[in-house]
Amino acid sequence: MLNRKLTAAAAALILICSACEDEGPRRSIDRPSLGTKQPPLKLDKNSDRLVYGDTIMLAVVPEDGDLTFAKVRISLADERGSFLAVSDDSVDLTEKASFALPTALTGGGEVKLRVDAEFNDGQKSMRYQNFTVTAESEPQQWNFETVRKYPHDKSSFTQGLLFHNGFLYEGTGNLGESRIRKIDLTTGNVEMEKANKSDVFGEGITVFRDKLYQLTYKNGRGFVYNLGDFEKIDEFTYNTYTGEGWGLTHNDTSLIASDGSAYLHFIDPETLEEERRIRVFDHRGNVNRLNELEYREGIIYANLYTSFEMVAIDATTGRVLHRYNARDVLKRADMTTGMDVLNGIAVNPLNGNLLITGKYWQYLYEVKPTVK
Ligand SMILES: [Ca+2]
Repeated sequence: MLNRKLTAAAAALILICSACEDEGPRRSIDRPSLGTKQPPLKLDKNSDRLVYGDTIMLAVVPEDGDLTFAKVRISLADERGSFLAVSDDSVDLTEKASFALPTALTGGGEVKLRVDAEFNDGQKSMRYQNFTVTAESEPQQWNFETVRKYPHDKSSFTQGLLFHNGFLYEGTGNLGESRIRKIDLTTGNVEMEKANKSDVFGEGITVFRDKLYQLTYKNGRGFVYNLGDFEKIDEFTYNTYTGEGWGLTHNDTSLIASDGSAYLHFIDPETLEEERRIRVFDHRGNVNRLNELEYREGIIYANLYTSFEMVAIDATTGRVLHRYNARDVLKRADMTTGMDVLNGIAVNPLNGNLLITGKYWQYLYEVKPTVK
């Protein structure tokens, strides 16, 4: 009975919140306590839909003409409001605070700005303002030409794939089926493997300086192993945009993790703290459902969950440069009843070709990207 009452109360709360005009991020747990009433703010903007490279012009004005600002701060409200983009220190404040925010600074896609204002009489106000920042043109559509086919273990629910020092490494998911493996690419022979505990749902893996890193789906924990013997040497926690762990790769300095959203999180491999995050976007806005990843020379390859679509992302800006449709790679004769979605991208360093596979697929394909 008590549970039912609580559920009804929660439902009422959800209804109230869904009616809020200023909705902010989905989990607005960071909303500060600002007393009973906030003086309303008016936000004047040049547009709420811009092209990447443009500048967001934002003026913050109190609706009450008698109020003047002491301080106005703009930050990037990505769930936790932890990524401050601009502060007001250099702004000459009177009854209006004006900001010019380059989209190179805010990032592309769905930009959620948080405006915090303090008035000279001590009152405070906070508002969110969303912008859509798109790429100026559509990504190029590329194709794959299949070069070679390798065996792949049909019992592997592939979540992470990479090629390192002559061997393929694969991380798999599902409870009771999660493990990491070192594999001979040509024969499919398993050279070494380590199973996760049965309560762990494995996700993306990457190898950085002789350590193998593994994310988990909803466990909120990552694991670090010695590459040589798969001995677990460390554990870490992370707090991504969705709270989940999906794909993992790395550039020269950072681990890079996806979480099923449009965000990519850059993580320090030593401290295992998040350094920053970028949003992935194209000519329409956010590109969501980023899953398995592979970094190469300034580009992050990602496959998009539940589709045969893959994208090549500029690792600095988050802009999608190319799109690929891997649908034609999978031939009818290669399909099995138990197979699941495409998931798994590695690079063959010998020739630069991509190695792609999927969950419970029986083959792994070496493909060469070609311009359509
Ligand atoms: Ca990969």
